[in-house]
Order: sequence, then C-alpha cells, then structure tokens
Amino acid sequence: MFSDKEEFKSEFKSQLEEKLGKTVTTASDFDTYRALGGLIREKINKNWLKTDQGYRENKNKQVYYFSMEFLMGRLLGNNLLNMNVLSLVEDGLDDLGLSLSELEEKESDPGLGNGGLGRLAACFLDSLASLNLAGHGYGLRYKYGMFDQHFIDGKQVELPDYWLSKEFIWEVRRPEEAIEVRFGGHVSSTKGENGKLHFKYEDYEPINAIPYDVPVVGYHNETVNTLRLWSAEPTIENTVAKAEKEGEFGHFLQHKRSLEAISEFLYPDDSTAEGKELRLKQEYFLVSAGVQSIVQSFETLGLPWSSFPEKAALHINDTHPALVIPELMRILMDEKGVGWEEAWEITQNSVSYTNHTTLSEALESWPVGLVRSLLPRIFMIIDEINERFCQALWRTYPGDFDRIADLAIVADGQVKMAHLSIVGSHSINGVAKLHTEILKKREMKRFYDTFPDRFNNKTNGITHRRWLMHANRPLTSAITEAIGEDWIRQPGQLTKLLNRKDDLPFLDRLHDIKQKNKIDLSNWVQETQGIAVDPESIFDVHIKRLHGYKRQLLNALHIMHLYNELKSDPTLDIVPRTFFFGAKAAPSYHFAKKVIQLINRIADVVNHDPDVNEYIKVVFLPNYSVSIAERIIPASNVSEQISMATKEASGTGNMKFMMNGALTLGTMDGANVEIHELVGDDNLYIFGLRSDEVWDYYRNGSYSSKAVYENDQRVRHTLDQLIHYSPFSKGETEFQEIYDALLTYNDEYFVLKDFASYVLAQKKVSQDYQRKRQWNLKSLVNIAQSGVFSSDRTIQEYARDIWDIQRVTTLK
Ligand code: 26V
Repeated sequence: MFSDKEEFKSEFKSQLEEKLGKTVTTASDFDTYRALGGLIREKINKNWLKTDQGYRENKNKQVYYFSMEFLMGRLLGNNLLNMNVLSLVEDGLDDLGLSLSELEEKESDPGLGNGGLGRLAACFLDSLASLNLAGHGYGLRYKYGMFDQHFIDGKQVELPDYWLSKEFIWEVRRPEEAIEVRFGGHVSSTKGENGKLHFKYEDYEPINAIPYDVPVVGYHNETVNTLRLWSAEPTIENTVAKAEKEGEFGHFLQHKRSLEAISEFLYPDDSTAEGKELRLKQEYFLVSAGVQSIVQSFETLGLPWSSFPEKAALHINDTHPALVIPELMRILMDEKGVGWEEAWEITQNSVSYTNHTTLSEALESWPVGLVRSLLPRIFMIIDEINERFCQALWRTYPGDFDRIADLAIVADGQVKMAHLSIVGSHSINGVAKLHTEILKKREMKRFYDTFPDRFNNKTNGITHRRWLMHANRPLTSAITEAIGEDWIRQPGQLTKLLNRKDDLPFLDRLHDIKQKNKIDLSNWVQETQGIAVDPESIFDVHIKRLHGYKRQLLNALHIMHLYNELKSDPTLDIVPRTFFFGAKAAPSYHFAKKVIQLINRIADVVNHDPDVNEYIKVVFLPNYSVSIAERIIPASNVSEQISMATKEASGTGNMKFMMNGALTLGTMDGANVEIHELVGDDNLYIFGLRSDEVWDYYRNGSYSSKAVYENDQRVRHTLDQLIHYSPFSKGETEFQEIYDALLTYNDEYFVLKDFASYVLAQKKVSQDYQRKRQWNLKSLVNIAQSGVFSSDRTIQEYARDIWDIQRVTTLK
C-alpha cells in the first residue's frame, strides 16, 4: 500500500498527470475523484488476484449469492476504510488542498436495487470479504438503475437513472469470460443406445452474457472477493446471420436493441410481481450465465460431480433467481450426462433460499405458457420436478388432493416460484424470528410440515463498517476511546458500553456528537432544499420505500393532528420536532404516490404557517438513496418503524438507526421484536396491535375503521380535512382516494386502529426527550445492544448452518 502520506501524494499526483494529463490545479473534481479511485483500484488488484488464486489452489468451497439487486452505495470511502488508508489519504489530500468528503460526493451512487433486499445483499458481501469467507455476488449490470425521483407540485415524477454516464471506475469488463444464454426455440429428444433420452435444443436465440467484475474489499485483511454483474450483448454470429437473412440493416438494429433490453433497467416495483416477460428473461439470464460459469469453474478442479455441493453453494435471494434449480439440473443432465437422481441430489444439496416477504402480491408466479415458450427445456424440467414431487406427496398423504394441489409447483396454469425454491433447496430461511415463525406456522405451514428440517431463521444484519464506522466517524472514535477497538472485529463487544451508563461526560459526548451530526444535516437541508430546520428539535425520521403496509400515512395523519392541536391552542406546550421523510413509490403504485403528495402538501402547509413552524417542520427529501441514508441516520433521534404488525419481514433500517443511537418508535413487527427483546421497554417505544391481535381481527372479520372514525374526534377531524375544504385539501379532491382507502375499504393496514396508541407513544417520546440525561442513556443502551445486528453475525450463521464454509486461513 502506501508507506506514508508523502508516498500517497506522489503516487496520486503521478496518477493525475499520467492517466488524465492533469495537475491538482487543472483537474476538475470529477477528474480528481477518478484519479484517486483509479489509484485505489490498482492497489486492490494485487490482493484481488491473490484471493482468486488462493481459492483455486486450495479448492475452497465458494458461495455464490444470486440476487437481482445489489444496492452497493458509493465505494470509494468504504474501500479506503477497509484498506486501512482512510486517514492517510484524507490527510494527504488535505495537504494538496483537496477534501476527501467532497470527492466522495462525485461518485455516483449505483442504484441497482429497490430497497431492503438489495441493500442486504450489499451488506452481506462486505461481511463475507471481511470475515475471510469465499463468497461472491452474482447480479445484473442494469444500464438504468432505480429511477431518479423529483417532486413537481408535490407529486412524484420519475426520471431515468443513467448512472453509467459517469464512468463506473470500479468495474472490470471481462469479455473473455462471456457465456452464451439461450432463449426460445424447440426441444426434441432421441433415445440413445442405453435407452437414455438425449435432448436437443434448436432454433433458439443466443445472447452473450458479459461479466463485469467489481472487487469487494475485506476489512483490514487481504481478501478481495467479487461482485460479478452480467450485461446482455448480442452474439456477433447471430446478429450477422440475422441481418443477412433479413437483408435489412434496420432489423439488425432492432434485434440488437431487443437483446440488450435484457439488462437495460431495474424493475422499480418491489410490491407486485407482475408477470412481465422481460422480467422473466432477466431472471433466467442472470441464472443461466451464473450457473454455467460456476459449473465451468468447478470443472477445472477435476472432481466427480458428486462433490459439487462440497465446492459450491448457490444461494437465492428471494425467488427471483429460483431458476438456478432447473438450470443446474439441465446442465448436469443434458450437458454432462448425469442422471436425474444424482443431478437432483446435487442440486438440492447446493441450493439454499431466503424468503423476504409474506405479502401475497409480491410472491412470484409465471404463466405456464410464457415459461414454456421462452424456456422450453427449463419448463420440461420444472414439470418433471413437479411430477415427482406430487407423486412423493401422494405416497405420504394418499388421497389428500387438497394438500397436493396446494403444494404443487405447477398449478392453475402457473409456475409458483416459492414452491420451486422450497422443493429444490436444502435450506429455507426467514429474515427475523417473527417472520420465520409466520412462515412456519402460517404462510408455508404445509411445506414446513413436509420438510421441517429445512426451515430456519437468520435474522438480518447490517455492516457496521459502512453504517457506523464510515457514516458516523465521531461516534466511532468515541466508542473506541471508551472500550478499545475489539468491537470492530467483534461487534458483540459493543455491550461493554453498558459499563458507561453512569459516565456523565461520556453521555454528554454522545449527545454532542449527535448534535453536531444534526447541525451538519441541517446545513445540508438548507443548502439543498432551502428549508431551515432547528437542530435543537427532535429529528424524527421515516425513510424506506413507500408502501401501504409501512404506514407513512399514519405518520402523516399524526402530523396533521399536531398541526390542528397547535392551531386550536397556540399556547400549547410542545417539544419542537422536525419530521423527515425519504421514500420512493413504485411508478405504477397509485396509492403510494398519493401519500407522497399528501406528505408534501402537509410540509407545504406546516412549514409556511408561522403559528406552527417554530414547533414543527416537515422535510421530504427527494430521491432517497444509500448516500442520503448515510447522512441522515447518524443525525436522527427517532426511528420510525411503524409497519402493520406481521407485514414487515425484518426491516434493516431499524438496525442502522439503533446502531447510531436513535430510539425506535415501532410496532412489534419484523426485527423490532428482537430490538425490543434486547433493549427492553425503557429504551424504545412500542405501540399498536400485536401480530396475534391482527390475526384475531382477520379471523373474526371484526375490524371496523368506520367505528374508529365515529368514536375518535381527532381521527374524524383529520380525515375530514382530506376531503372537505381545509388547509390540506385546499378544496381539491386529490386525497379522496386516501379517505376512501381508510373508510370505504376498511383500512387494510389498520392505520386508524393504531392511531390512538401512536399518538400516545409520540407524546411519550416528546416528554422523554426533554430529560436529556435519560434520553442519552437510552441512546447509549441502543448503541451498546446493536452489535447483534452486525451482518457479520448474520453471515457467520449462514456460513455455519447453511453454506458449511469456514474462514479461509491462507489469507490474512
Ligand atoms: C419483489 C419484486 C417483485 C417482482 C418485481 C421486482 C421485485 C423486486 C423486489 C421484490 C422484493 C420484495 C421483498 C423485499 O424487498 N423484502 C424486504 O427484504 C428486506 C431484507 O430481508 C427486509 O428487511 C424487509 O422487511 C422486506 O420487506
């Protein structure tokens, strides 16, 4: 690396001069960023190569984490941190009159994911590399990531995110490792001499999958793993042949574009599985390229096929890559001559699956006709898997038609991807204790009855390196000064902070750090949004995708209620608060977009009303992203985790806030339940229906939102303000739909039911915040207990229980 700051400076200057033909004074900020990133990339290369060679020579088992999304965030700062040169580089740049944090801002934030599922994948990669585990990501190199969100008249407008327009300096294109993926066509079979069937695949459309590799740098070790992102390109032979056949150049271009469309854009809807052909193509493209390349690299080991599961673990992040199951079967049988039984055993023993949601509308299923025409051989295999599975069920439950129909993989003209994933893998996990229990006892009960040993829980985690050490350096220093630095390698040791409960100067320091972070955020909000916020006010933050079940609407109604209270009694003693929101709605999710519009309207009203704007402010930050999260979380006091109980599988934002000393205001849902278990009633704010109460309501059908409306004057008043003339409606009918969802359609997510207890919990928050010392203590307890939620803990559990891999000891 760099032996000292001076060496860094001279290498950096040479890089600028030799690679870009610029000097420190003539280079633009982006040039400077590129030069710095380029230099760091070169430094990574040695360990990258060494890691790869080490894995090959030692024949270590490799984990391949298949995910349609990797929400990596910016890489420069994190790479510097993990390479142990952050301060050195920062000081060196400072000498040259440059600011590292300003340069970091020049990197575009690759939005190759929707939300929690994609960010989890990124945290996992960081933990795998940092724990010396041989695990890599396989994903798609979307040309357009998550859309850019703008507000026009308070409404969400989406613009394409052409993130590659700024060169992505971390990737390496590897055309020599291209893989051919095949779509469409026909399958014919012939019987061989031994009576074995041989399948021939013809008239298919070939397309090249080109890998782009991104290094994943471990923390203070020599491991550099790989995130491999596949990009779709036409095969030259095929395009030329097509052009010749059709004799027209126009067709050639059209054809080229239709093939490239496969890795063109990220589907921005994480709430409904729509059954679009292009999405299925994307899924198979990732899977086929990935599995073929894994099989190729296994073959270099010269081992029998039966040892495949000892050398490769294929993990599927939700059902989106579930076609790895039939694809591995296809390759083993059709290309390698392995028989069905052995191929099935190999497949099952290699594949494992994580479920991330129980929302029925997000569960994937594909029309049989579509799968059959797009992937004829894959469909035959799925059909056979289904056939054999149903026969086995029949032997265990003879005559139980209902059960077999319920569990079948192919039924009602659909291929059910969750069923395929469960039947084809050896491990199925949920992402928090409550979520896993819901899978076992309810959503997947019959599968659990059939395969009880396959189900297990792996509570999610977050990388403390990005979310604490990089996002909140002052807090990191304070912690290390208090308890030493062992917590960095063993985040569980953060509990040592509990010994500081009576240490007043330390509690004050925590407070000062939070205050400083709040001032930084306020300045940034002023600069970018033109809104003045008071850093002394409570920073109350609700950042996540916009979805009915996440109940941003509950938060919004509460703010309307506060506004009403303040207006009717200007002398009301209220603790000043700033409500922050960040949320993207799926472009086709009409209701979610209405909620965005409502929150922006509330912000407009509240922020401009001199009777209230000294006490409350509302800031809706547009274009919420990983980098915005890194700014806002360290500056938060209150973490809004208010999903309707049973609906949020885990949540991971909740963990990031906790680790940065914010207090959770939440329902007993997802991982909130585990946060509550760790910090106890005194150190977070729980409200609302519990999961069993929700189920009771479902069972009895006894919830009536109208009854709440009739009986609670506050609810009545705020809801009426949505449709009658009021500062919020301005006499328009814009929010009629929200009113109808809550009253006419009986409030699917129990917003009104939980309103009263939410208001109470919010009152308690305000009261407690005024008792500074106690609040700081609560904050300390949260930080101290957050180590469990490091993704290092999560990944160690996956490594031990699911993947059966150990640390690679040949690397430091
Ligand atoms: C679903 C779909 C449906 C098809 C179209 C594209 C698409 C993209 C994403 C999804 C995933 C929805 C599931 C999901 O993101 N679950 C979240 O996973 C987090 C990590 O485990 C967890 O913390 C959140 O609670 C859970 O909602």
